[in-house]
Amino acid sequence: MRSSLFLVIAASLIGAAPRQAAVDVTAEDVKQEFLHAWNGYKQYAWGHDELQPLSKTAHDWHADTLYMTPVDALDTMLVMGLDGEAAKTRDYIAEHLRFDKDIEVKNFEITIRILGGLLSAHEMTGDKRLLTLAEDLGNRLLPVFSSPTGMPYMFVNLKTGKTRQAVSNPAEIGTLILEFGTLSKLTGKPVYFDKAKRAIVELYKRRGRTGLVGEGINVETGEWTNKRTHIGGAIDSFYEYLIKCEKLFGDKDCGDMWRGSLTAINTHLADDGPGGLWYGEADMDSGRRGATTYGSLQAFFPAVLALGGDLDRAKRLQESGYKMWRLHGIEPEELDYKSLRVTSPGYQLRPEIIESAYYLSQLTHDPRYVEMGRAMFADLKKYCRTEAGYTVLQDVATKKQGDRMHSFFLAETLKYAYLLLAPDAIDLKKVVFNTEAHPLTH
Ligand code: DMJ
Repeated sequence: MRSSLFLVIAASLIGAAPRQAAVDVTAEDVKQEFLHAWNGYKQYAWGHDELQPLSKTAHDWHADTLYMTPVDALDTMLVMGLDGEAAKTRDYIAEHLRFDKDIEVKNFEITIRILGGLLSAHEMTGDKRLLTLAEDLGNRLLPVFSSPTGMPYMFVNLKTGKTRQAVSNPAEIGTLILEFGTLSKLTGKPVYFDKAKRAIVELYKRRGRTGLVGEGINVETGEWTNKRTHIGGAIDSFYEYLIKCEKLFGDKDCGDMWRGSLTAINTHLADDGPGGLWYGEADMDSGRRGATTYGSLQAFFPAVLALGGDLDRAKRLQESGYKMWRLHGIEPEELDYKSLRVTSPGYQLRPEIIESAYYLSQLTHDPRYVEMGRAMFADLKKYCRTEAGYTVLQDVATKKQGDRMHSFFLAETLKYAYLLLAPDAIDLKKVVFNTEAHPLTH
């Protein structure tokens, strides 16, 4: 066994993440790396959705581009004070982005990235053109809510309004209200907020006997198709939006649903032992425990716990997540937290653990989280940087690189890394970040 791995496993027995030697990374360093990634996108993928940094080619999600990377990255430029670059990007988006396209999009992804990005950049700059685009997009997405239950279909054609895919999940159903609600606030039209709120309420009404939601539900019949419950992908941001909906709109129903869910999560999913605090899986009705897996997506939960005031659990869970990161010097998509065996070996440039470090730093002022952020950023640079940008890893053990720079790397990962080191660039009391790290104003 390699000695670093031995140290991590030994530390896990006493529930602590091993300390790393202090690394010196500044906010300016993060900004320079943002520019490296952005310039790679501009050179090899300009006008397309995403850069494939190894092959130095472009990738579009659909038959036509929606400028995913520029829209997602725009408010990060504004936060970093890259004003000239932001102004050029904003003009380009305003002049070129159009939604009158015969393409079928995933409502959730387009809402959190494009609608969220347009709304936050509008709020930060006052540029009306971005709000006009957001309203057009919001109207084209609205048909998703036409199911018998009011919970949204997964896909919609932006031109025809035709919807598809009734079997959906809580994350895709319940991660819309910050963006649709902000659109209502800015346009004075309640329809967007009302539809997104009804979807959440209809979903919550169908929670299991544990008080938790499952992983798959049919939005036409309201029947569950998968009763596995956890805080990972397909469910995660449903919980995030309950608490943030109360913070952004003062909505008491959302707050009550959040508090009810949190009690159930801590009762049925928390796994608190000598190896630290983790959150695993269970059956949403019987509460019978299932897999003991945790991963890079679950790592958003310390942020949400901290936002809800539970700093004790937030800190302990973040230590577990950081232990997961240190196991191979960068975090895997998923591991079995009992054995520390990696069960899904990729790293998708995900932001969640750095996001949690940011919230904990803001809310505790403990230098531990800046130290953690610096070390994680240095690891990212070491393993994921390429000549043309940053890329995913296929395997965190071998560090073999894949060929994709997700737009959320510029929207979220680098934004949270920057804000951790430049904490005054945004006043957390005045904004709520959507799940793609687009700040929305109270
Ligand atoms: C992002 O698109 C969002 O953070 C979403 O909530 C989860 N997946 C990615 C980042 O991992």
